[in-house]
Amino acid sequence: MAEVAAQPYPYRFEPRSTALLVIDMQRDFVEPGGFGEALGNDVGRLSAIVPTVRALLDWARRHAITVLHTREGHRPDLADCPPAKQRRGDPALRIGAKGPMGRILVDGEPGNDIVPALAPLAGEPVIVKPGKGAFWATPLDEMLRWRGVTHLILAGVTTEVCVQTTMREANDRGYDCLLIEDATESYFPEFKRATLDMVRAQGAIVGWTAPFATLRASL
Ligand code: TIU
Repeated sequence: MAEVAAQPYPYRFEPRSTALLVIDMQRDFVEPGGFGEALGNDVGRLSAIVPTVRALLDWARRHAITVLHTREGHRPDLADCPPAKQRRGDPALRIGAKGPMGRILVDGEPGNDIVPALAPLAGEPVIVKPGKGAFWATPLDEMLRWRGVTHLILAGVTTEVCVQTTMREANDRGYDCLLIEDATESYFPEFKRATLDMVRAQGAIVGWTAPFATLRASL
C-alpha cells in the first residue's frame, strides 16, 4: 500500500487497483486555433503543464499503473452534441465550425488529437466524450471496473470544467480520487485555486490533492 502526503490527509492506494486518467490534453484546448481559444481564452497557460503531465505518465507506466486518456470530441454529424451546447458562444467559432486545426471539437480532426508529447501508447484506452464529465455517455466506468480499478489519479485540463466534473462523477461512483495539482491547469488561476480548495474541503468531500513530486515519493 502506497501512501501520499496529500491534502487534506494521506491518500493510500495500491498500484494494481489504481488508474491514471489524463483528461482532455488535446490540441483543442492547449494550442491556438481550437475550442479553448474560440471561447475567448488565452491558451498559453495550459501548455505549461505538458512536461509535468508527461513525467506523471512516465511514472505511471514505470509502475504498471493503468493509464487512460480522454478527449472531448463530437461525432462529425454532431448528433451527440446537445443543441444547447452547440448554440453557445460566437456563431463563427461554434463546435463543428472550421478552425485552423479542422472542425472545432470534432473527433478525428487534427485539433482533437492529444498533444504529441502526451500521445497515448498502444493499449492505453482513449475515451472520446461528448460532455465535460468523462463518465457521462461513455464506457469509462465499465472499463475501470473490468480492470479492478478503485482509485483514480487525475490530471489534465481544465481544472474546474472537465477535470472537476469528472472527479465529482468518479467520487459519486465510489472511486477514491487524487488530483495532481501541477498536472492540471485552468485558463483562470483563481478557478484552479478554488477547485483545489473545494474538492479537498470538508475532509476530502470530493477527494485529495497533491503535487506530482509528492505522489512520486510514495512509490
Ligand atoms: N472551457 C473549458 O474550460 N473547458 C472545456 O470546455 N473542456 C474541458 O475542460 N476539457
